[in-house]
This record gives sequence, C-alpha cells and structure tokens, in this order.
Amino acid sequence: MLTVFSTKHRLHHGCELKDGAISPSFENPQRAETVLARVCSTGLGEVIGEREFDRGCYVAAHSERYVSFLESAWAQWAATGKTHDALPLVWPVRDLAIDQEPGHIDGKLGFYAMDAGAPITAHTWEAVRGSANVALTAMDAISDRGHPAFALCRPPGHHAAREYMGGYCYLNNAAIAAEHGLRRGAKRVAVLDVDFHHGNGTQNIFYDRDEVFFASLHGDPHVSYPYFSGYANEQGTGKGMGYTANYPLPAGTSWGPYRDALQDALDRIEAFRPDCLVVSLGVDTFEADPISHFRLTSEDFLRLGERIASVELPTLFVMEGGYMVDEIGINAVNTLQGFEQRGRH
Ligand code: Q9C
Ligand code: ZN
Repeated sequence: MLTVFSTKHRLHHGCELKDGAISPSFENPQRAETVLARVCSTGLGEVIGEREFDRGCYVAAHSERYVSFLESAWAQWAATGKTHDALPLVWPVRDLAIDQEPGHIDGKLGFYAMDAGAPITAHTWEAVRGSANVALTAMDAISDRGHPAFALCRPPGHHAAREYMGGYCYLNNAAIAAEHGLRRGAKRVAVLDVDFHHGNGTQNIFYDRDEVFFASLHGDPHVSYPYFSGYANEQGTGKGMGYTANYPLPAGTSWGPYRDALQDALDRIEAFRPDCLVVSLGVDTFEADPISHFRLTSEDFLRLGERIASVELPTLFVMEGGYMVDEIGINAVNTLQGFEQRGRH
C-alpha cells in the first residue's frame, strides 16, 4: 500500500488544557514518526511526500473565514506580544452572540474553537496544511489508480468542523479528501470513522448532504470526549437525513461488540454504493491508550483491516488519533496489513 507522509508535521507540537492544567499535548511528533518507522520496517510499500494544493481544496470543507483565521492566527497572537502557544479562553455557548466574529484574537480563538485542545504555535499552519496536502495527495493516488493508500496525517483532523478546530484538529483531512474525491468524479463517498472519539467535525461538514455517508464508532458521548456529539439519534438533516450513522459504545468495549457495530456500519456503507471509502483511522481504541477506554488488542487491528477490506472499495486510510506511542505504529500498520491480506484472496 502506498503511504503519503510530510516532514512538516514536525513543526507542530503544543500544549493542551487537560485535567485543569496546561500540559504537553498527547498529540506529539513522535506519533507520526513511530507509524512511519513501522510502515518502513514492515515493508508495507512505497512512501512518497505530499504535493501542494491550493486553499480552494480546504475551503471545500471549511468556511473561507475559518481558513483565513487559521492562516493568520499566530501572527495576530504574536502581535499582542506573546511567544507561547495560543489557546482560547472563552466560548460563545447557547445564547451568546455567534453572529459576529470578534476582532480581538482572544475572541477569535474562542469563536473558532470547540475546546482548549488545539494550540496554535508559530508553525502550526504549515504543519496543518502539510497534513491536509498528505490526504489530498493520497486521494489523488486512489482516484488515478484505484489502489488503496495511507495518508499518514499529523495533526489529525476529524474533530475539525466547517468552522472550528478542537481535539488536536484544525483542518479536517478526511473531509477535505472526501470533497476532493467528489470533485475528481466520485458520485458518492463513504467515510468510516474508527477513532475512539466521535468524528464530530466530519459529521458537521456532511450533516446535510446525501452524497457523503458518514459512520462513526466511538466512546459513548455521555462519558467520553467530545461529550456533545455522537449520540445514535444524530442521523443527518434535510436531504442528509439517514446519511449519518453513529455507534456510541460503552467504556470497556472489546472486539466482540465492536465487530458487531462495525459490521452494521459496513453493511450500511455497502447499501450506499459509494465509489470510494475514506477511513478515519484512529488507533486510540487500543486497550492501553492513555486517554481512551476501549479494549482492542494489537491482533484486533488485523481483523479490523480485514473487515474493512470486505466491502471491496477503493480505500483511503487517514491517520487520526492514537496516543500509546510505543504501539501506535504496530496498531496502525496491523490495520493496513489486515486490509491487504484480505484483498489478496
Ligand atoms: N479525558 C483525537 O483523537 N482530550 N483527538 C480528552 C479526556 C481530547 C482526541 C481528554 C481528546 C482529543 C484526534
Ligand atoms: Zn481520538
């Protein structure tokens, strides 16, 4: 399988608000390096760099003003004399004004963020663009050749919505790739999100659309981040009604019940008859993940890949979460190898 990787991810490493304190983010550069090392040591296939794409490709999934904010946020923050990471501190909840973008950077940060988990550092935008370009390059490979590809994206993207960042995510790499697939001629694209956390951003971007089917398996939002989305009754709106499928699962979920939910999601994806499949591949469902609560083993990721291959679609894997740094390479590449084994039969 082809892997696309950008060295630009190394430019981004920040902090997050966690358990009442600002601490180094679990989403660190070592993650992507560990996955890349495993891709190479297992001989998964060729590794190529990302190509450049114009901002129109990002604006397909996000608003113009949000992309402008991401481009200029660090400069605006630095202009106030600060040299440390930018994080939001106030959010427009419920009846507060959401119809006007504030002028001050502190206001803008809250306006364009869902949490204090997506720091903006001096070179965050370069890394974020690189990550989206990785996903776009990989989607091109699928559209051109019909072969599967792995977009080794960092930072991840699935919490980033049309107009806000959060949960370590800025641009929604999977959504940007899906939009690119549609522009390149796909009539319908399915997105399957297997990260432990609900893919609220991807859901948001495609919620009222019927040409993208979105399915997510994740920790029940009643007890798991992002808490405010991912319930089973969220099924889409307008012509998108029925094109979103959520599978909230209890803490402690292991392969058996996970597999049953996965099979249901895959059955619905097959019924949708998409031209290609984008998989938001988070491996924070691993039993030893430090911030998540499922119990998949490294072996289970082989089975996950096999099941995904059973729908026999041109497939793009997009790296999302996974924070047990020692195992993240094994678990991500096990999924890809499980997929390839099945494909060979
Ligand atoms: N105690 C991704 O996996 N922190 N983002 C949750 C729960 C935020 C995860 C803390 C987790 C964001 C891409
Ligand atoms: Zn996650």
